[in-house]
Amino acid sequence: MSGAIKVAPSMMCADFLNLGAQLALLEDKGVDYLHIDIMDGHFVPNFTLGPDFCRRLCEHSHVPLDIHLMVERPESFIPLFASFGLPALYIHPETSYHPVRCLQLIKSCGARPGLAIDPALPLEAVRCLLPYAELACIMTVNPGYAGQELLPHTIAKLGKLAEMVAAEGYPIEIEVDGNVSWKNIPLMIEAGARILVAGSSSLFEAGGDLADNLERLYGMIGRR
Ligand code: S6P
Ligand code: MG
Repeated sequence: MSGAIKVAPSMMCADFLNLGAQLALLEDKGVDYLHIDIMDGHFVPNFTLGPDFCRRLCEHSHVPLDIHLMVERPESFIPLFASFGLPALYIHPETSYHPVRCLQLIKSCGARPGLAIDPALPLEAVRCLLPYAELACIMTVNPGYAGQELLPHTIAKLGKLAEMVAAEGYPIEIEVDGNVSWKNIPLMIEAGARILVAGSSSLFEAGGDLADNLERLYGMIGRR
């Protein structure tokens, strides 16, 4: 295991009635990214955050956005979302006829191209896309909802992706998204995750205190 571990709070799990204070705390404590889930009710059966939320965050905060597009035909939306501070912008490759073109479009807009890898998508399906990506996110739950249980096969998949990336020498940051819990975090890091999307099973866990949880998380990744 090597490399610093980064933290990306999943903003759909934040307390929206207390968002300003939570954002100030996350910024003050130096989180690395703000993870924003964008859903369209088609590719995934849910709706969450949208472009206006991204715009406001981008105007208000210096923390880079980590935008996870769970939408069909993402090419239609890439220029818009790329404009929010030139974020990390992930697509699910099966949502486009031309995923390479999508990744190139993200790059040409000045943002960082990312691949989000569904639990059902074999790694072989992304092998030829990796040269066009700067980030790759292994989803450890089905996309669409917070608060789900980890799908166990995805941990081995995370490890295989890390091996694939290392073998080819690609400069790709590996993220993990879904049930990033106190119990699962060590396994995920051991398998190769370097960006943790922290949602309702750690940072924003029900009944917990955000500052205490962030301190606990930083303790687990050797950061104070
Ligand atoms: C799920 C989404 C995720 C969730 C996050 C929630 O479709 O992509 O980013 O917001 O996984 O975290 P948790 O700890 O509730 O699974
Ligand atoms: Mg996500």
